[in-house]
Parts: sequence; structure tokens; C-alpha cells
Amino acid sequence: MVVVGDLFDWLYGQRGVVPEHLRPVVDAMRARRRLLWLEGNHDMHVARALGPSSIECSDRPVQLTVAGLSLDLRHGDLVDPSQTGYRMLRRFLRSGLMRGVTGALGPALTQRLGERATWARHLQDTPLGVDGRKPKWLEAARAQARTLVGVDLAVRGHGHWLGWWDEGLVCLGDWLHYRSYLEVDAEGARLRRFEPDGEDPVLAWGPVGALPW
Ligand SMILES: [Mn+2]
Repeated sequence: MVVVGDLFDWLYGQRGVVPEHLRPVVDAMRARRRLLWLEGNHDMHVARALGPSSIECSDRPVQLTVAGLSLDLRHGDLVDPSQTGYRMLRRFLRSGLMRGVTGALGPALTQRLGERATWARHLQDTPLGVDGRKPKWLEAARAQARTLVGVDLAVRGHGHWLGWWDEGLVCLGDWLHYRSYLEVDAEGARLRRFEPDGEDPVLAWGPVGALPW
């Protein structure tokens, strides 16, 4: 299992601390035989939070071959090189200064403030019920996917553009409407929707563009 980031609204990892309300999800992940967690822009320093763990973490793009398919896995917040302001914010959040500040605040306050700031920003960017998908992000993600050599599928999160494009771009993570995931096995790849009861329906077997929001 691979998580392509932003599993939580906010997780800034401090040594050995997983906030209590996030623990059931993390425990379920630990119970998997093998799990790779790619950090997003809402989950940072995940390895530090988890401590020694069966969960592998990465803050870099990862390439994996699964059942003969070559996958390029990234969260996707860096697909657009023109977003210089965002890149500065990202660097700050991962800086030593931020580490010092969060260390002084302690885990509980860091969590509370982070969640509050994230939620406020979310409401500002995309008021509830508003389609927050940015066409510019999708264009950048498709352009980046086109530059990748020897990659069958470029799997991204971040943009909330659930869908599959001709370049091999697969975007996961809508606003929990589809509860979607990509399944890869010897027969190929398909997008599915998680159903708690019964079989998970297939959403796409190949490029279909964006699924309805
Ligand atoms: Mn993101």
C-alpha cells in the first residue's frame, strides 16, 4: 500500500508523537505488511513522528515497479515550477526555524494551531461545496508526466482531480466523495472506489480524463 500524502489535514512530526485522534489510522497502517507513506504538504516529518516502524516514509518522489508496471509516485504539490511563493512557504515549514518554533510550542499546541490554520486556509481557498480544483495544476501535472521517461503511470495526489489521463497521469484523492484508490496487479491497473460493504466498484480501467467532481 502506498499513501501519496495529505492523509491528514495536518501532521507536523515531532519525535515519537502521533496525536491521539490520528492514532487509529496510523495503527491500521502499521498493521499492514508493507506500507509506503509519501509526505504531502499537510503531513511533514512523518518518519520522526512514527519512530521505528514497519511504515516506510519518504519526502521525495519514489519510483516503484509493481507487477511489471513502472510507477512514478509523488504527492504533486511541486508539479508547477511557477509557484515560487508556495515553494517558499514549503521550505519554511520544513526549516530549522519551524522546527525550533514547534519544539517550543510542544506537540499538542503545534497540532492544534496547525489544524486550525489549515482549516482556515481551506475555507478561504475553497469554501465548502465549491469545486476547488485548479486547471493550472492539472496542466502542470500533465506536462510533468509527459517529461517522464520509462514510466507507465505517474500517480499524484494533491490536486483533488480524481482521474486518469493519456500521459499516464493518475490523480487520486478527491474530496472523499469517491474514496478512491488505484489498484495495480498482474492484470494491470484500475481506479476503484472503496465500499465498506461489498466489492469496490471500478471507476476507470484507463484514461478517462477527470471524473465528475
Ligand atoms: Mn497536498
